[in-house]
Amino acid sequence: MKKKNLLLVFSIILLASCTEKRYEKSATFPQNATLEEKLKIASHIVPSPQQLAWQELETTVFFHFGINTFTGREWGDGTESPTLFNPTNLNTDQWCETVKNAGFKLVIITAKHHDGFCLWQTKTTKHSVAASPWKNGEGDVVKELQKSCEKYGLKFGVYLSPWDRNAVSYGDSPAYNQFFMEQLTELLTNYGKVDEVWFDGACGEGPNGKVQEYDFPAYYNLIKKLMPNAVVAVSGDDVRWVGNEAGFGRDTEWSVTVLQNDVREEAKISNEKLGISTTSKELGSKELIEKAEKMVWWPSEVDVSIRQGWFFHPKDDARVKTAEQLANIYFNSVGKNSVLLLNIPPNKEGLIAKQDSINLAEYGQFLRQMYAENKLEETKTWKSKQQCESKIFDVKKEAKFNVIELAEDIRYGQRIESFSIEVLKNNNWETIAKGTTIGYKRLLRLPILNVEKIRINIQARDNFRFKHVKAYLAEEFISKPIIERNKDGMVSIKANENATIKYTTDGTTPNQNSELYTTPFEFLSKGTIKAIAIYSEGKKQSDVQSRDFDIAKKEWSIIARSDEELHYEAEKAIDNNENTIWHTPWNSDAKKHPHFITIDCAQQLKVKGFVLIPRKDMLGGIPYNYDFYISNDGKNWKKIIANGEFSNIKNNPVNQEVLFQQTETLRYFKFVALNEVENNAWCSVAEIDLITK
Ligand code: FUL
Repeated sequence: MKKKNLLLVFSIILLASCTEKRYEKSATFPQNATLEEKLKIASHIVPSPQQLAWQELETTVFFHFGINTFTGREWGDGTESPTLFNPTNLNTDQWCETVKNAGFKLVIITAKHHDGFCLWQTKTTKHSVAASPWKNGEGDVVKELQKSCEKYGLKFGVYLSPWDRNAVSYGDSPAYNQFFMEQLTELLTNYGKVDEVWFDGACGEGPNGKVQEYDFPAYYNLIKKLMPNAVVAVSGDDVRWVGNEAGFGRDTEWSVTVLQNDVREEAKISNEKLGISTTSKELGSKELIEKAEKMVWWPSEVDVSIRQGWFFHPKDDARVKTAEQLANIYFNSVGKNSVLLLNIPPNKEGLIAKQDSINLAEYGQFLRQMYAENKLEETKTWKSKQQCESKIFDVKKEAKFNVIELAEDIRYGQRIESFSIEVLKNNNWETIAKGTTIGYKRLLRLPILNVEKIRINIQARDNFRFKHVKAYLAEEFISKPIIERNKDGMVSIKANENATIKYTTDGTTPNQNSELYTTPFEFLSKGTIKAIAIYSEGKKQSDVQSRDFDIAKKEWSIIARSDEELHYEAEKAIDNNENTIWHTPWNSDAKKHPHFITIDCAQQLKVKGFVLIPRKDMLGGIPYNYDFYISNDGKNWKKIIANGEFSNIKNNPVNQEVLFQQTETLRYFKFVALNEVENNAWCSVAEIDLITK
């Protein structure tokens, strides 16, 4: 071939590779497209620049703060007096410094939660900081936080709850939409640059019992106009809710999904047709693509709280997630192609509490240490021309590692369907990990490896590009022991095989000289058991594990029940085993609410409240509203809670602690479920406990 012709062919090839078709955010399939054609298109759907910038943040923070911080609730009902809001020592610099040091890049404030109380100086309602005693009604939490973000180099976002249990116009749809957009306008004009707007999916009744029809497309247009670079999350087109509030993403997590943001009618119809929702197991499989007409770039965000609930409650102080738990969450979110949105609720003083800060600092240190050195020799980026390819990477001399990071260059889309990793050991390739999607980042935790080479094998939907492949050595946490008690009051303590366990039963801190644990022991009273695990003949020691127990349920019995399904007897609600549940029949002609269980405690008790433990798998029967009765003879009953509400139990099925107005004496109690979170006719309870005095 002549030189000139050669040049021409060359430039055509170059041009072809540069002009590879890309569909920003979404693509509609041509009619009659084959699966192959659809997969090709799916491979070329790419994030918007805003979505890409957001994904690169990796870890972000939620600050749930507001009237609930002062009432101890998770969902306020909008009737709270604004005078309750009075942080004594609010310091948003302390919030920002804490999270900055732990590696977070953006923070989101609950400018208004479902109770309607506004944390900023708003003209739209009197239900705000302006009516509070804090700073004589002149304070502005949103402003203070935004200034601190600027100071600490953090991006800034706002959570504005569409559901408003205080606004009088709520349910009068056009009027409320107008009101809501005025609130949005204030937040997006008076508070500098806003990078994320978070719209909660929760939609309930307003003060007049009416449900609102939100005009999301109008909200989006307003955001586009006022803050074009912000991403809109959850009830928004840019960021998708992962489907749980427990801190884990999917093993197979496609950022390019057939699921669409269903605030629009056509998206709702499409999702229904495909039989999928935000909580479905998979959202980008071939089976789904085959049936789909459209696909979108809608990446996942994992939102989870460092505490039990979303707001700060002192009762949860002993259950702040540890650095080890936070690290697990990191691997299960960022390490599974999601952005982490970790909630760190400030306390009544207006500060991040000490334990939360300590755990965050330790978690931040863990990640810094891990990322400090890539244990693989640097290589050129891996750009494959095929769908199926393998590549060998050299490990640095003598280097050990226990984490592998795979990262696709998502500027070109997400294409990898499956991978496997092998290591070279005694001249043999041995498979050590397998998985499905990669996307922006996939982290694999492994036992410590000391090998010379690793080989990555890829199967993709099209040719594919890596951003990088790296390996790290993460420090190992010294796990705390696990303490459990069964219905008969027998306590067992478990730790890793080679650990020695020492414990106390009087609330004191255990040390190497404390009682040695060998076999389960009886502990029937209310009290605290603490334990440590000791390794390497006393050279290494875990942090203290602490468990508060109330009186054992050994003598308790169920004396009445509304109904029960075979294998899901009411007794399962008092067997001290959260893995077994009471469930009423769930067929179409099942007996309807109210459902109840009546319990005889076999002795008179002084009781401050109760704990309802819902099933943790988020499946059927979880109660929402309830009544609670007590009795001393099993005949005369006193209703001490009427129409109580387990706020947010549907998305976050954590233990629900309910305190009575005053301490009560009882021998019998009756829990009555009035409805279910999804309005099904059935009821389930994993466990019910009393809080005795
Ligand atoms: C949920 C809300 O109902 C919770 O209270 C919390 O704000 C969480 C982040 O979203 O839908």
